[in-house]
Amino acid sequence: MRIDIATLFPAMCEAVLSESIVGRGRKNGFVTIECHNIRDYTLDKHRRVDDKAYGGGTGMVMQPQPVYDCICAIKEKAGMESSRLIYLSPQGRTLTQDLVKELAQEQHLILLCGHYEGIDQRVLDELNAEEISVGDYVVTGGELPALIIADAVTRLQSGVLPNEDAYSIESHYNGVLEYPQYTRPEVWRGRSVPEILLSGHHENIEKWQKEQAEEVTRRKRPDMLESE
Ligand code: 4H6
Repeated sequence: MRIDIATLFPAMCEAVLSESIVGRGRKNGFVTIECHNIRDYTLDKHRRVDDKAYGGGTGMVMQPQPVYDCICAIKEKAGMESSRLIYLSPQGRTLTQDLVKELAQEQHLILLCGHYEGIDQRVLDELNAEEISVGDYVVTGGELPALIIADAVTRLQSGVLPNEDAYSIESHYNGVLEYPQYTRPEVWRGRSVPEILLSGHHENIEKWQKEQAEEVTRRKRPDMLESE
């Protein structure tokens, strides 16, 4: 899969996407991710990409031309038959793991990050951008939301997770939260690892983990059980 990010802060995105599991997934060629600076496409002699909002009000709006030219350049470079253009916005459809799974099936995602008060509506209409929100709160730019999508979608690509079956284990307990995890030491500050995990009895351990997952879900997120 290929993901392109159109942003005014490519270094911020690149820094996050070079670390950890996503960074390794890119290095190993399981996903291609490129960050593009919208400012590189401005025709303004002062490299400006924003201007005052028509109708007044405080704050600036990103101009359509640099955004349009950036997205067109991405599409040409990527050379994909179909691309899904996503505009990260507080007004979008809320991201869920079901939507993440759907996006993970696409061959090409373009994530468009707005700043200031957002992007001129005309370029969003012209490019038929799909609006997605990562939750009901506001941040200063679309970058952090875009990075959430890039991360969530990348870890579902085959080869990216260290244990390939983590995905299938996850879907095995679909619709419930994870059971608690423990590692060494066996006793820490007087707290012991649950006896059963040391027993080596895999069947009982799996049964216990399943019960714990259900218990945790009942206690923390009862709404997840009701909607089944
Ligand atoms: C587009 C339009 C996404 C992008 C407006 C983006 C939260 C989410 C932004 C804005 C975002 C989300 C700029 C409006 C700052 C508020 C960038 N915030 N905003 N929930 N902010 O996915 O002012």
